[in-house]
Amino acid sequence: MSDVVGGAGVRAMWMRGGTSKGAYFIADDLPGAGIPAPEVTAADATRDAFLLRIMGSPDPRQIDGMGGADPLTSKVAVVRRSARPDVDVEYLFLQVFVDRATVSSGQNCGNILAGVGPFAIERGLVVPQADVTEVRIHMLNTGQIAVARVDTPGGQVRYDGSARIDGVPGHAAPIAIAFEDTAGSTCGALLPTGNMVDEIDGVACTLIDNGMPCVVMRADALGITGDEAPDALEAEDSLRARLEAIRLKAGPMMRLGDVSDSSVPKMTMVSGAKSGGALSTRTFIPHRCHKAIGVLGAVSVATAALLPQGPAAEVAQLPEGAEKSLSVEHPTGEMTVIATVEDGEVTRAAILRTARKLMDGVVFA
Ligand code: NQM
Repeated sequence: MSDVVGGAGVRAMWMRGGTSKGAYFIADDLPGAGIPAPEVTAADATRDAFLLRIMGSPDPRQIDGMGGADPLTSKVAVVRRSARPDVDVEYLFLQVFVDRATVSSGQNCGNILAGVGPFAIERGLVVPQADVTEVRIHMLNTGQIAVARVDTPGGQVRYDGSARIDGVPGHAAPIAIAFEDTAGSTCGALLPTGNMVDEIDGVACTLIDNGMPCVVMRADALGITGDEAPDALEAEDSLRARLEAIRLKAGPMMRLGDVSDSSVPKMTMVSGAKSGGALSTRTFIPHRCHKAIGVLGAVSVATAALLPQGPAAEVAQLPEGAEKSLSVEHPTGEMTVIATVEDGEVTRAAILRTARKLMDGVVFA
């Protein structure tokens, strides 16, 4: 730790990406290996000590750091130029736990992803094109590619605009992000058990990974309506204990091994849509209840709804056609997932996000 404390500081940009917020770094600027070789998702003790220190973890209030005392505001993007001809930049997502001294590369984040395109252009890793710049991003946590479209009138990133996303006040420039090939991102298969439905502790679950490992269950199977506020659900100790028991059993079934210290799988309880969408969700990520839903979490839950059977399919209202716009309702609104379905399988998913540059400067450990 002592070698990361004090010193000259490290160049960082703070951004809101979708409904999350965090620090964006160029890999080479970080102490230690920002992106370790050869295993890019390996831990690096120097880097991780630095990140814990700047966020103020472990501490539920993160009072001695920049983190916002919430998993959604204690996030890091590490970015570098890619050597691959089909990719512009590589992005490693790191979750800095709030109340534990843990930095995890065990999940991806589609919200922080929304800031990666603007950040890469701002730092000169990608040359802006006229009006809109497409940034191809290799998501190192899971190995898939996302394509983000960033507004760049006059060669400058534009942050203001008229797009709005639920969970964020006001309007901003749209960033459309398309995902291809996210099935089995972490678990090796869309349905890692080979089943659309598995029963765990008497609850019917779909164990699915279309970009984010998720356990999808009916809200009524857990004794809730699915309308509750996140704080109310977090206050229910028996619900949390039941979800954690199911999660610990789901981990090995999903080829994730022992997940006691992992931020995946996410636990999503689904019910019928309340506001004209496809279905309604409440998601534990995995110990705090999300105020909205993660991007890739929403893609995975929407994909579960498109299966012929299972808890999500039972409660969902589905649109017609090969390109399906599924509004996934959550505690602060909805997230629309546009899913392309070919031969009964989701082959592409796209979502709309926004991002905002908040600070560009130097952060001290
Ligand atoms: O699912 C929260 C978020 C996320 C992850 C979480 C995410 C995603 O809202 O792609 O974005 O599930 O931990 O940022």
